[in-house]
Amino acid sequence: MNNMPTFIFDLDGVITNTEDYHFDAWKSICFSLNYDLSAEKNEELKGVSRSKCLDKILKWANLNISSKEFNEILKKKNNLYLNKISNIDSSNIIKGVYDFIENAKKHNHLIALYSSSKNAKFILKKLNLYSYFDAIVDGNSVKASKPDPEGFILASKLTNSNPKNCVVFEDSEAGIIAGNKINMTTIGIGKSSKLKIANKVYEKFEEINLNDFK
Ligand code: B16
Ligand code: MG
Repeated sequence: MNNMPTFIFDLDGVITNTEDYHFDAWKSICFSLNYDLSAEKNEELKGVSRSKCLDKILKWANLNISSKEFNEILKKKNNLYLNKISNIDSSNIIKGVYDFIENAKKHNHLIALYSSSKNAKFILKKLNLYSYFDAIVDGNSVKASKPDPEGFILASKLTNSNPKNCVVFEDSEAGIIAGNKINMTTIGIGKSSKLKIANKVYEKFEEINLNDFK
């Protein structure tokens, strides 16, 4: 096993700002359901799989729908989302992320991804970052999404890393809860008060320095 910390990145909201596009897509869906999705409620959707997001929305809106309608909405949400991300490229990488990854690789750290998104590989390729990752775990690789730690456990196994030696970068409460459950070092990125449960919080990725993990 490698003794250097392994860095496990979240995708949406950490590597790239696609989280705003998820919010926009869900807002349109919610509008058609006569439910007004607030930014505060949207915090609870971050890091959560597409179908679990819809479960939550239907509960908040007090709605019951057929499984046929449920699947149609999931398809519609993903089409809206894919439409919004169709033009993303490496200019959409959040400031500081590329330099951190390059520097970490230069210093022999392993880099993994754990995103709840089923679109993660597609997005990493569009950002030109795919080849930097030693392991990629996404929404297609796990049965239970965040806050379940299944994906983080898989990322640690694929990189042959001890979970205690893994550092998780997350913008979602669900992701921080998942990392905390298995004693990974959790780094929250963003302004939400929900991130306070992380071991450390930075407002922006660009404030993070590789030396912070020596
Ligand atoms: P998709 P992350 C998560 O990605 C997003 O935070 C969350 O908003 C989204 O619902 C989920 O992926 C599923 O995404 O619909 O593309 O499969 O933050 O874990 O990288
Ligand atoms: Mg995220």
